[in-house]
Amino acid sequence: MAKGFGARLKSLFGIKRFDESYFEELEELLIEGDLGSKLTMQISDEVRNLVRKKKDLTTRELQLLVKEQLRPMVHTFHPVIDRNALNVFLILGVNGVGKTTTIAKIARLYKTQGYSVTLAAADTFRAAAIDQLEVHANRVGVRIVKQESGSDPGAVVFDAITSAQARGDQLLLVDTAGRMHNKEHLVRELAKIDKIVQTKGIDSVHYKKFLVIDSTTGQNGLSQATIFHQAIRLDALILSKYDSLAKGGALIQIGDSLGLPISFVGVGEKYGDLELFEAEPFLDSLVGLA
Ligand SMILES: Nc1nc2c(ncn2[C@@H]2O[C@H](COP(=O)(O)OP(=O)(O)OP(=O)(O)O)[C@@H](O)[C@H]2O)c(=O)[nH]1
Ligand SMILES: [Mg+2]
Repeated sequence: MAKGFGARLKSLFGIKRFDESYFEELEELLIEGDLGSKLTMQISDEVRNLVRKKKDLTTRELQLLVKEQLRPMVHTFHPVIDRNALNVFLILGVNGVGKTTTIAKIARLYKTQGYSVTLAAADTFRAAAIDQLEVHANRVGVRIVKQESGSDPGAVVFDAITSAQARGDQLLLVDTAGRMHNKEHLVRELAKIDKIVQTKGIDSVHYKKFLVIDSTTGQNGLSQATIFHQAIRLDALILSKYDSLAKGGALIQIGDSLGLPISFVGVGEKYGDLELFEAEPFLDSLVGLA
């Protein structure tokens, strides 16, 4: 929603006719922006209060007001890699959100910074998934640990950690399946992978679980994220496809409801199209200030 929502908010704030229909329109816009009913009413009430006190509010003042309401809900996590140990990033998410592409981008980012990176092809559920990851590994120039399609993802992770530790690698990025026969199966498989990472002695400082969320996902993003969070205790979110018509509001809600910070933002299909998440520019673009 970034541009569309922000632009609409800005143009609504340009109208200085603070009657009932104005607030109805504001609430409708906030709901459409996936901010949820609670936050929508909170923002609408704040605007009402402000309008009562100050009749000649500028558009910018109104945008800043919405931004201030949203700021406490947005948190940032920039992962730090310990050069002297193996760090494991588990990349999770429903099918098609951009997990594999994001792994390639993260691999390139850290490889460029001089870290030795290995990929683990633990999406063994979908036949083409391993080949896809391998194509990326070759292009980016990092090692891949894989087994046959259909093999146990836990075994792939076990092997990958063993070999990465033996080689003295610093970062292992684990690609996982987004779809399984059913939800219970998915949850069980993820819990198994999680247990194997811990059994291999990777502590919570060196082990981070990221959920990739497609920025164009609306309200059902929250239920997706809740399932993964309950199954495996996530550490942070990664927003993919933020270059598309993004639904920033839903992401704010997901992060806030689950208490999860945001780490990276994917802004395109190329390997370089990954940014560290920053709250200020994100909020500015959301409310149309940038
Ligand atoms: N525009 C844009 N497209 C992206 C971005 N990230 C991923 N994609 C595209 O989204 C599609 C799916 O990406 P994948 O990385 O294969 O997604 P996945 O989650 O691994 O999918 P499965 O393995 O099927 O579960 C591909 O066409 C990617 O190029 C992004 O930040 N911006
Ligand atoms: Mg994939």
